[in-house]
Amino acid sequence: MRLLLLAAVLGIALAARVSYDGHKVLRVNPTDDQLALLMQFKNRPGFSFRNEPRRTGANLDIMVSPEQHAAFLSFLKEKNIGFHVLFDNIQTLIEAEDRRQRSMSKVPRAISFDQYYRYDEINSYLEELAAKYPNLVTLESIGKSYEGRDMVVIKISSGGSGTRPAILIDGGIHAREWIAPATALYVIYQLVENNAANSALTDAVDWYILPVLNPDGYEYSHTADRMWRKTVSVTPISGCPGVDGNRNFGFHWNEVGASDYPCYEDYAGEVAFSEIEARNLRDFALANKEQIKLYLTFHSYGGYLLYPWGYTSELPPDWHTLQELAADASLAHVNAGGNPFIIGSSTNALYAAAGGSDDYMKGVAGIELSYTAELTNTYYGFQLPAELINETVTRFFESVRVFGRYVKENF
Ligand code: 0X9
Ligand code: ZN
Repeated sequence: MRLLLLAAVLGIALAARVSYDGHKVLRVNPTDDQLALLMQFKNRPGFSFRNEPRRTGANLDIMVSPEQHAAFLSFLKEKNIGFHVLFDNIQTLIEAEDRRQRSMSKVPRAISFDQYYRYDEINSYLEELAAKYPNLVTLESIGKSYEGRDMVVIKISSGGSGTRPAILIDGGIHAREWIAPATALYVIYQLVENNAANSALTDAVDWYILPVLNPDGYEYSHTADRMWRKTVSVTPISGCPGVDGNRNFGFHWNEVGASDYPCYEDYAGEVAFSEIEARNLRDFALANKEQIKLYLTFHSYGGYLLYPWGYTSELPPDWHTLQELAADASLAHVNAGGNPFIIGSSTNALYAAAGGSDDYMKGVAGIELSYTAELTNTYYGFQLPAELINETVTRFFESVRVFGRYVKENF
């Protein structure tokens, strides 16, 4: 009876999931004029811009619903805009991912990087580490999410006297970017469980890592809508929940590249820091701002290492340092078998968008070294198959090593 009930509940949950059947992803490579023409489709029902290139020559990936497809193809042809179909049906990818997630063993076993973990599993792992490595690991809840989930920062510190420089890392402010929490988890795994090999990274530097900055959205992207990006809070428009967490930080808030309209993907919120998740991270960073020397926020996708500013095309005075350190991190990624990162300020290398956590950390918290890592892979986009997690995270850990070494040697 209980099983039947469970099946019924699960059935309802599964049935309620958003289907992307027939949604295609088209990759266009527009000229500046063509990009301007394409922008009219952004935020239209049936269209989702997966990225929005600023750099001339960069790709733009657009997801199109089956209803809009024919008309959009005619438009592309009429305007002579070249494209190719990256994915014919994005739902196929979602279903393959589901099958793999379901087939993974739920029997307790060592952490592995061949599956995406759910929020509770991630937190259980952190608790396990705290119990097993009490001299290295402490956990701190920095507050609860909108739906009441504890937001847990793991502090990795080998102790020592006095205040040591620290690195703050978060992932998953955008719900669907699953590789971001996975990468944060891998950094934790390497620093803690493989500390013998990585002790040079923790002997003089402390690490604060928040693997999932938007836990409600993350769970929602697992259970209801794989393409969910925002938080899940109520907005003034019923039926359009959620704020883009990375437009909600209070520094030049909502000036550019953000929307006032709650139904849009880049909705900035009614006011800066309307979102409890952004407030919790802000308060934690401000409380530790003297110690934190470098901030890394993990996103996907596209292979970018971005530094401030996202609100203006002007560069910060120390942009040379930011650029050079990112170049070293990218080189380490290449030496590990990865692609080079595209490096630049957010506005100049990607697009202008204010209210990001990276700008806030530099502009208000005074953490001079602040980066957004848009992790690869550029083909699969948000739905990086779990088989590719391992190579993605191991390669990027070599970049993280470079950031760690830099903080150790310079502070
Ligand atoms: O738009 C974003 O928030 C980030 N790209 S994503 O595709 N992951 O959504 C880029 C953020 C760069 N930083 C700022 N604009 N401040
Ligand atoms: Zn993102």
